[in-house]
Amino acid sequence: MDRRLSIGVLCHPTYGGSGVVASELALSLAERGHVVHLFSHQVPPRLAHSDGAVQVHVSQGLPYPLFASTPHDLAVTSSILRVHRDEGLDILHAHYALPHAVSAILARSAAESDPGRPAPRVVTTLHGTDITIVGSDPSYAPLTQYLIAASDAATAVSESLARDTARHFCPGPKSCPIEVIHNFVDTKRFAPQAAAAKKRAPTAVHVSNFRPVKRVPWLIEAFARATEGTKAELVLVGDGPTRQESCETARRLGLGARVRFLGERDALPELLSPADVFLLASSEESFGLSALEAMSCGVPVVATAVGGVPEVIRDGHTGLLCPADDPARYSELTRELLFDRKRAQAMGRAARADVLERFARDPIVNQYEALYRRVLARARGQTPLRQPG
Ligand code: GMT
Repeated sequence: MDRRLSIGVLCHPTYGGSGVVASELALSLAERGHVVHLFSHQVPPRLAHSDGAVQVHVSQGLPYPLFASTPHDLAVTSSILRVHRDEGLDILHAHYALPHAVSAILARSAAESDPGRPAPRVVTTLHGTDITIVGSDPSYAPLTQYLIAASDAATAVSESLARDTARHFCPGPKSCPIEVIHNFVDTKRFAPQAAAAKKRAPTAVHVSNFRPVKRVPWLIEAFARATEGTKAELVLVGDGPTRQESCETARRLGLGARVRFLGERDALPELLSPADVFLLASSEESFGLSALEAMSCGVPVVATAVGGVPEVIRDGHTGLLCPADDPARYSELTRELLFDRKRAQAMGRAARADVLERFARDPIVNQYEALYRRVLARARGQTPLRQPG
């Protein structure tokens, strides 16, 4: 039998996708009997109601007038070293390259100076803007390139993101050793709700962190065009930098009570299930976890065909895709699906089936576990790490 591992997971404690994936992975690994420590500067929302199986280490650092901002990533590194010294860590899994791969690689390097224990190995999972926006900005690009190369293994959440990473950071004929491991969803929790009879007014839902890339004001305008003169409703879940602008857009378009802003919520399956359609209108999206969660609840998606979205949504089968620069087409597709309940329900069933087949939790957690074991075997000189093909 494979020995149980001691795994440190590092993530942003946000409602956003990378924090969700890291938290769900931590919970699944703990359920399998591994010892799991999660390092962050707050308790991630997906762990707030979990039992104690995942030990959470909240490290905020010491605020000091000399620092421009409190370096919580250094406090996270210290916290990792403390746990490693006390009980040993096999793997550090950094979610979102910055700053977590920095903390993990620094901790690995510090641990290497202790001959008493083998240092933990580092796996870095790239989630999206850590490559496409933040990591490729000149202020961080050389560091991000180093972090990918210095990790014992790096993964990306979609083929599209792996290609973007290679383009930004692995120029020339040498291939980038990045393994694609798609995101997953807990299909038991995110399931069609028996009690969720479809509401009378056609309802669209959107869940995001309201960052500019999500284009929520654009989405509201498209919804307004698609539903003019109807009673159709739009439910917006989440919060972030464009929320105010989004509220103003809805007001300017006179949408009144047809648009509801719910803020950040934990009861996502209950909010997703009654909807007829999930809307995603991002200008870039490495994967689209919120769309996957909607599909798992049996809700089809109308989305812009950017980044990894076409890997998640099968156009015409589990949702409808359109170019990101075609707002008229986006409205047309929204109208088609929102007002054809039979078609939306058939697509919703296909979406649920496709999620069960391709994005269920256990087979994808198996891929991470197998990667950890390959990385450890290579570190002990037992077998070479198989390069992804
Ligand atoms: O990149 C971000 O905006 C943040 C990041 C997050 O932490 O929420 O989102 C990315 O990671 C998610 C989980 O892997 C993906 O589902 C999202 O598509 C991706 N966001 C973007 O690429 C814009």
